[in-house]
Amino acid sequence: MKKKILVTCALPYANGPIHIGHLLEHIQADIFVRYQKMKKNDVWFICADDAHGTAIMLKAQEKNISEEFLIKTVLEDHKKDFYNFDISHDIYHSTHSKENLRFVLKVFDILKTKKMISEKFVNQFFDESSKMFLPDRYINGTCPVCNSSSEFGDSCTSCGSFYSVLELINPISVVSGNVPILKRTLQVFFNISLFENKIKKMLLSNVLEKDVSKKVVEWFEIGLRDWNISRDYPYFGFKIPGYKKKYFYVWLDAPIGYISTFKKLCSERNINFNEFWDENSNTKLYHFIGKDIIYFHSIFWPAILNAISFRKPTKIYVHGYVKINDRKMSKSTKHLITAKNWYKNFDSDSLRYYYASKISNNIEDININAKDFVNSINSGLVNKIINLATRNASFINKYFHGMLYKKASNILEYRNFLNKFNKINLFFKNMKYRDVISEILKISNFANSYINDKAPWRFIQYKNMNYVQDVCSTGINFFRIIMTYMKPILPKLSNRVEYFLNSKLDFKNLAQPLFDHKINNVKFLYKRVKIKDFYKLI
Ligand code: NOT
Ligand code: ZN
Repeated sequence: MKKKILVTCALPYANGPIHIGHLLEHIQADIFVRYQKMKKNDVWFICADDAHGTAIMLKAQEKNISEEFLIKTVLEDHKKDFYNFDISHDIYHSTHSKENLRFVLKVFDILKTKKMISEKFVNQFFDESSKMFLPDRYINGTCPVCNSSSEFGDSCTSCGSFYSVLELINPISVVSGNVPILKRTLQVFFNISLFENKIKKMLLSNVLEKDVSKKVVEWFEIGLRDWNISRDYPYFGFKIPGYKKKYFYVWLDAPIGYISTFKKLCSERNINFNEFWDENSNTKLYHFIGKDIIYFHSIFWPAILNAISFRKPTKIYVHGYVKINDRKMSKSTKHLITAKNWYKNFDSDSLRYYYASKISNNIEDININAKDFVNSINSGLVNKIINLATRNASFINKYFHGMLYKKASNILEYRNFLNKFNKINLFFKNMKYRDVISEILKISNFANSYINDKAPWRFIQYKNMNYVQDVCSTGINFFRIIMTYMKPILPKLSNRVEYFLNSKLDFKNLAQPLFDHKINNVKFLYKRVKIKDFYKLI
């Protein structure tokens, strides 16, 4: 039966360009989506820009433009970058939208009616010169645990501790460089603790992979604290009705962006919204996120869904960080590669292939470097996979005008070869792309050895042309199967291959090999990459 699947990626902040860290997640999800589509399931893939919060307000100030203008231009820019990497979002919207406002107000209304909201006075750091309350990330200071200086307000990069910003030693405002004061302010809280048991139960039902749920269990042991969902003026976001100069915290309206973005898609494409979000929905909901935002997705988000009686996620797939030369990417130290920079120097499939060769269903970080990348593309993709096509096609084009052999003479061999791919389906389903690639490379080695053993080139001198054509056609058919399985990973190359084979790469076409069939002469399928180009990236 056809499955109905909704896939989301975390919503990128609208304050900077897409980089290859974002792309890891979107490529991981996109391969999943493309694979599911090839398996003829109904899949919707949605994303949006996360357009609210202090960071966006400050970015607009820095550029001397309005927040609206900033998020509008960034949105266009993000869409372009994702398009260039063939990320097949069905919609890419924004949390600063009328759909999102509507849902946020609705959620807040329900929370109030159900008495899940309370008010409390709290002390928060306030920057007197900038006249604003400071989010934890905009306060630096000395770690109360290890004494390392210039650490974030809420966590330490040296020892990894999390703490309350009030415990930070010698706090300094990142915005002005001044010492902030503590100021009393009324805040609105969502009483998360009401949901403790429900969320626990949900998380025990396989929504998270083991290594992630271990972390979450630790949080439960500490106990859930009620969640402050309000922020004071100045802030860029949606205003909270009934309050003066208070806004919804960006992390409240960001996840609601999943719902509202899908709602917009439903109205554009005539999809049944309730079928996907009803409490008892039979459809699947998959979230792809990074390990830095597990708390939001495993605690806050399920609490919201529970409160409004919506369905819960089927799975939350969590990935690790991207490291370049063993160092974590970081905006502040500019140790980062933007999507544009990659695209200027390499094609998008190279990053898709390289990431696929490293992605598995765990939260391990993914390290990339020049040598490893060049080796992966040139010795793997080009030497093993592409070479299988070019060596055989050269004979087919030169001696047989591009015609494959008149019959499928060794159908048994073909079937045996096809059977080698069975376990790859499981790897795709479990997001173990690393195993997909290594298995495909093994199979490609087998295919190349098969051709080596048959050595068709030796028979040209004896004019045993049927043999030459038959063996080379088998080689091309092997390549066709390999590329059908690589199609979710390599959309651009797949397009060229489809033209080359003069046939669509589709699982259902694989039952029969191509024979008595004209292929096209193509000059190049894939270019080798050069190490010096990688050094231009960073
Ligand atoms: N903009 C956030 C980030 O860390 C992700 C928001 C994801 C949306 O880049 N929501 N939820 N839950
Ligand atoms: Zn520390």
